[in-house]
Amino acid sequence: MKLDWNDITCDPHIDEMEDIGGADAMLGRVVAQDGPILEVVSPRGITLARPSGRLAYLIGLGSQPVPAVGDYVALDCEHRTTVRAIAPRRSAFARMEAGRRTSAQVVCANVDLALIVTTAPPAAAREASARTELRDFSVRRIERFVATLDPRVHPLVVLNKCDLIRDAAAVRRAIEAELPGIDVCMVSARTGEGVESIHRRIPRGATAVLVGSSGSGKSTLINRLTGLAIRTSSVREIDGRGRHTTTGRRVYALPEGGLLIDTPGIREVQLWAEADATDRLGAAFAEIDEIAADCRFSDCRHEDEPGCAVRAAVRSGRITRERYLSYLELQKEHQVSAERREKQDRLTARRVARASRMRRRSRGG
Ligand SMILES: Nc1nc2c(ncn2[C@@H]2O[C@H](COP(=O)(O)OP(=O)(O)O)[C@@H](O)[C@H]2O)c(=O)[nH]1
Ligand SMILES: [Mg+2]
Ligand SMILES: [Zn+2]
Repeated sequence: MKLDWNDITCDPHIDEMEDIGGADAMLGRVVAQDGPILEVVSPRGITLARPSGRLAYLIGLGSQPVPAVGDYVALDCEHRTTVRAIAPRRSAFARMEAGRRTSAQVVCANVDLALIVTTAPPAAAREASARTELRDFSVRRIERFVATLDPRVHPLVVLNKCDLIRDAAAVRRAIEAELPGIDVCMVSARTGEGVESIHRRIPRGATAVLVGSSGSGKSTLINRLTGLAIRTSSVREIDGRGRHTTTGRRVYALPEGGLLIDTPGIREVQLWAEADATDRLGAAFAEIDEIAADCRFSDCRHEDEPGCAVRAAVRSGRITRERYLSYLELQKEHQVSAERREKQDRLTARRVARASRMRRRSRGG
């Protein structure tokens, strides 16, 4: 499916974007990115663009975000190769920047749904030889992923390669019991079984991002969902170079009208906890969140506070010890991440203030 402006305008949030960039600007959406070059679709088609000098300056200061796939932008009407402004985001999908501990890189923006692609569990393999194909599966990793997602992005766990397991219904019941309140789809990208349930979750106007480890079957799934023929691992091996053939992030249009963003090379464990992360922690651990309502203190951290209903539930076996420990670990990470974010915000504010002082001085004021 070739992407055009009609695929973008069915986004129910688009009305909020109208005024960015002033009267002589044209609204567009970033649909692909490779380094600093952005591919933007607008009412006049697809163009390559980069930030204007002024926007680049503001990005450098940290007072404007680095543009990402999924961003709504204002294009200069005359020079459609120039991005003037970036619209406020309704959600962001971010991860820690490699090698830097105090900042996050937004991988894509304005997404509604995250498809967390992993394999079905190896213990359910139909044949022992299929176990290595299924080794990606880990309940703790899914838990961690969901708990570090922007609360405005709905998680959907996609268990792929279900053609290799027996008794899918039993596997689903076991996983739903281990991850209460989490949406799970069981599919086979290879045979197409169950893929319809993903289509239903990405209706016209919605934007989904696809993430997961290499080898979990993301490319095969994108091909299945879009009807395209992008490269999968086996092809990559055949081409003999042994490296990723796709590096850039890209938006694909689905036949039913939804949009799907591919993020090659993103590992889910590096995610950056976004604002309101405590809500997200509650969503990832629904049963703990529910029981926590009975703790004596409303801000109970379920560590050593008296009258903690969560610890009582762990003792009585209502909450498993694994889930409890995993909760505590993620709670701690959220706290560290929130501190980092605050530090970053303070540094940015200071930089912006310094820059505006210098501008005033250079104007002789
Ligand atoms: N049996 C089975 N194999 C699959 C399925 N989906 C993908 N694969 C295989 O898993 C390998 C990795 O798939 P690929 O789509 O390249 O994974 P990616 O690295 O996540 O993009 C390839 O050999 C695929 O043929 C599936 O549903 N069932
Ligand atoms: Mg791939
Ligand atoms: Zn408690």
